[in-house]
Amino acid sequence: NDAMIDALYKQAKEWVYEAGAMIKDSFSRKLDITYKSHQADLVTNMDKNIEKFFATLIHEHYPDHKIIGEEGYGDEVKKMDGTLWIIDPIDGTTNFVHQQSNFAISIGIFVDGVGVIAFIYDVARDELFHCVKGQGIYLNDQKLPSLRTNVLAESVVAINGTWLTPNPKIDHQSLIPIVRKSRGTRSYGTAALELAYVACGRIDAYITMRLSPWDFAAGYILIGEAGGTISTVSGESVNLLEKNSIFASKKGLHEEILSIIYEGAKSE
Ligand code: LIP
Repeated sequence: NDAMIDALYKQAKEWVYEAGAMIKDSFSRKLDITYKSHQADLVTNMDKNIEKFFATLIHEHYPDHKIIGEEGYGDEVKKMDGTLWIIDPIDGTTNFVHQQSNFAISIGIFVDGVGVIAFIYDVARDELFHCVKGQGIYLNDQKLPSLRTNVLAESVVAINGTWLTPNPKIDHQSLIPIVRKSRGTRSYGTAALELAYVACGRIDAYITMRLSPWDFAAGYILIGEAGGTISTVSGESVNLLEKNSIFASKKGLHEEILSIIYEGAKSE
């Protein structure tokens, strides 16, 4: 119910700011950096510390809630029932390591599969994008307007640097006309912030070939609340428990871009 969601939102927000302070504090200390699956897949002591911080608090305060986390402090989750937190303690770890900016804490909270609360916190810029389902989206204390549509020719599209990664469901050649027809492309290296930027209208669309649930969960909720559309790159609905390609944008633009992708795929 609403009072429960409100209380959960307030509590989670406090923890997000606390985690942000821990990350800011780490800027002056040496990071402990290791590789996960390969050289480009970095993890730091802070990714682990922050996820552990959330997991410990959540398990203590809400023993019946479940967690999916990037760094292994979560639970085995196979279904979306009950209250589920999907957490990326630091989305954009490579940026965190290289720039100490352009990374974010990303948390999406779902109740029985419905996204109810989202936080994407750009710690370095002190920008918290957040929402409670049905109440609109906020940047810090400022309520943001719902998204209006835009045409591709006047749109800035974020395309993830790994857009050439093979994906059996989509031919990357079909993305080339989107690059050509848009006003410009960007790649920020953090899915969470790219989705937050679509939700707040700083960019018009975001396309990426392969993300994990923790990369897109909070953004998925924010985009929906902002009145945008989020799907896979081939236009299917996003499975919140699986890796997906992700395409988020303003409403009319979503159809325009999808039709270009379909045209490209047909002419192959
Ligand atoms: C990263 C994303 C990045 C994407 C990578 C990765 P991490 O998240 O935000 O934009 O290209 O595949 O998932 O690993 O830094 O949390």
